Amino acid sequence: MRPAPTWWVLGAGALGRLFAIRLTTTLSLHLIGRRPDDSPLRYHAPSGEIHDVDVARTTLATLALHTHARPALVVLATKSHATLSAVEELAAHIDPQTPLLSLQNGFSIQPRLADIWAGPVLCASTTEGAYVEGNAGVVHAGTGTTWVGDIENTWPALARDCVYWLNLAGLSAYHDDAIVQRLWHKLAINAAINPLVARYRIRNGQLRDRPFRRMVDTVIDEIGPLLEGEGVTPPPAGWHTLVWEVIAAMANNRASMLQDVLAGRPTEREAILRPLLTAAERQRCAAPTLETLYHDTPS
Ligand code: KPL
Repeated sequence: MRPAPTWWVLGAGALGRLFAIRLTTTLSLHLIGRRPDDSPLRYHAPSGEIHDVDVARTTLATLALHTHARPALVVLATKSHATLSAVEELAAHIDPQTPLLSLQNGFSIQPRLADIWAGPVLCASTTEGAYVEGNAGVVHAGTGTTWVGDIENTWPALARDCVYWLNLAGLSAYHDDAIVQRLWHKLAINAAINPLVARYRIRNGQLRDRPFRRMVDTVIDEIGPLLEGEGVTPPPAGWHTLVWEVIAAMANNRASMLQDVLAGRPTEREAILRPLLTAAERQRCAAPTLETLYHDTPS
């Protein structure tokens, strides 16, 4: 087995907690959040079992006081809109060449990170479904797949190494040398699910009921041609199957945007819907459903 590296996970939301709980079993892991908290993380497994897991936790504000080993990689699990400022704060504490792994939704932060960060920036597209429960809990509502690569495909060996550690930690992960396509596919999934479940305050699986089913299909009908107009290859089984398969697999999940709305936090409206509206403007296409979703979703 390879010697276990030190990784940091930045952001103690649902995905940050989930990745930290899994990774702490196989490598030296620190979870960096905003609020100080030393209690174990409570993991609600998809099977219904509950485990308390000790995870080393630190805050961004107190990082300077700690003498942790510097990380070999930092997983960015912050919200898309909070990522650049968090990385700026983090930069003072790590080697500027440290690889970053971006878990963010949408497709706007990833190219910006690649522009500003001196080291490698890997991007992940994950369909793991999780929501936070209380101050230290996370419900793993549906197991998914995580794809890892980088925009220019410059770091395949690093991406494969990262995939090795994710798999060892029990997350199903693969290297993808066309990660940009995969990020656009994930954006289609998020745009079809997140604004609707946030607006109607429902779990993903309820989208299969009337009248939501039709609404989802209408959104997908608008997104597919727009993305293809941007040069994105459609998923092998088509846009509708891509989205409906995730809805079925993550039926019990409270999507991230619903969690944000319920908690009164800013949403990822810009990261998820703005790239599609920009594509519509560029292609001079009407996108009335996406426009309505954008206006109905709090920022
Ligand atoms: O990515 C997600 C999210 O909640 O943001 C999905 C895949 C829609 C799972 O709920």
